[in-house]
Amino acid sequence: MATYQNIFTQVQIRGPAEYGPPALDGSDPRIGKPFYNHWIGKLGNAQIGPIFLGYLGSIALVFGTLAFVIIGLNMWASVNWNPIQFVRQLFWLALEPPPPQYGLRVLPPLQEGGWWLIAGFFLTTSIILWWVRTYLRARALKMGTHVAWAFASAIWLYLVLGFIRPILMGSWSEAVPFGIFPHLDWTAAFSIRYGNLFYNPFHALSIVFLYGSTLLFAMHGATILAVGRYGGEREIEQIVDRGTATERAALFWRWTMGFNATMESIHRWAWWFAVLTTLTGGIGILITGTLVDNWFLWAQQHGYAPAYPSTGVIDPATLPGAPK
Ligand code: 07D
Ligand code: 07D
Repeated sequence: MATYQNIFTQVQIRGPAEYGPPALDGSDPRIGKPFYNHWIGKLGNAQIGPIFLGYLGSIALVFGTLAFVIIGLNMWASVNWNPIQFVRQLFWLALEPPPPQYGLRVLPPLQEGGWWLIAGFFLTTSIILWWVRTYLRARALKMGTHVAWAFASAIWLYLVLGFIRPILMGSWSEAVPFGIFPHLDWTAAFSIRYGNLFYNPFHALSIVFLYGSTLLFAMHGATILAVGRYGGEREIEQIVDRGTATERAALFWRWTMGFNATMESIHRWAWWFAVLTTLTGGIGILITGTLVDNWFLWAQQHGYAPAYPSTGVIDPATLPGAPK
């Protein structure tokens, strides 16, 4: 008989390793003998491995490591190879994109953004190969490709920030630097340069979906844990064979807010909110500096922000002779 398990009665299984179904495209080079770890079992499944890396995964790891090492070595060089300063200042060190005079030059001098381009190329190759891997592994298991498409939405924002928008603006200098705080400084400077990103409606939409994602995640996680004692964590089974857990969960939300998502639709809500965060965000960044130069002035012109007494700042787009 299936035993009921949750965090209160957790039993860690130590039987023959679970291998799951074979990959249906014939590719099945799983690496490593599975083993168990008690502490990992407190967080999720105690079984580690086997893993599948394949060609794509291995090449992606190589490119990702190359990018990481190039970024790290440049940061280290920037403190004259002093190991102590490297560790002390790590969070503030940067590998910057080329300065504006190089425009979209394919290979500016290495010390002036050349390394940034090379690292960016390796990182992007790595991320795209990893995306293909998520797609192909899902197909090999005859799954849907939802994970791959959600990941693609994040990659869209990443590409807009570091590749597509800089190309449209005609300069790599528009792109984001590598570095922990430097990329935050870039984010703040970007908002100020373009007249306050809060007045970009796509930034607002992105925030709606980001906040919405946390809310949905909290509601869903909490609901399932709350009906765990009735087997609610077997969510998918309960879609087709609705048990008392689903009934209670649904009734709870109908009682508290008059409406309930279904066991299936809640996952679509979550998927769409997450995907739309970076999808709308990417649109917002793409049109900044390309279509709109100052979001606050844009907002005033479109009744999205109240018109204040003149600040003396004139939007060049409103001057006679400005391109329409
Ligand atoms: C929890 C999953 C695990 C992933 C982690 C990130 C690296 C980078 C690189 C040393 C939720 C691994 C980090 C591999 C190491 C070097 C060179 C995901 C989880 C733990 N940001 N950002 C962070 C990236 C942008 C912004 C943290 C990446 C935009 C703000 C981390 C990208 C803008 C804040 C990080 C990227 C922006 C952060 C934690 C790419 C606008 C924070 C991330 C590829 C969107 C927060 C010090 C996290 C922080 C933070 C990584 C892009 C804004 C270093 C890889 C340009 C305002 N960002 N970010 O937990 O503490 O994500 O910064 O586009 O406050 Mg960022
Ligand atoms: C970055 C997608 C790319 C990531 C990928 C992952 C690796 C790691 C390693 C596994 C995050 C690659 C992973 C390489 C592998 C390991 C270990 C997703 C990314 C492919 N903002 N803002 C957003 C808020 C302000 C600004 C989004 C809030 C200010 C800019 C989000 C506030 C200014 C940009 C958001 C606020 C400003 C954003 C990001 C409040 C700064 C963007 C969504 C309350 C002073 C980005 C349209 C996301 C965007 C963005 C939230 C304020 C600037 C909703 C809540 C006004 C420049 N902001 N922001 O998921 O899309 O990012 O804007 O003040 O570019 Mg903002």
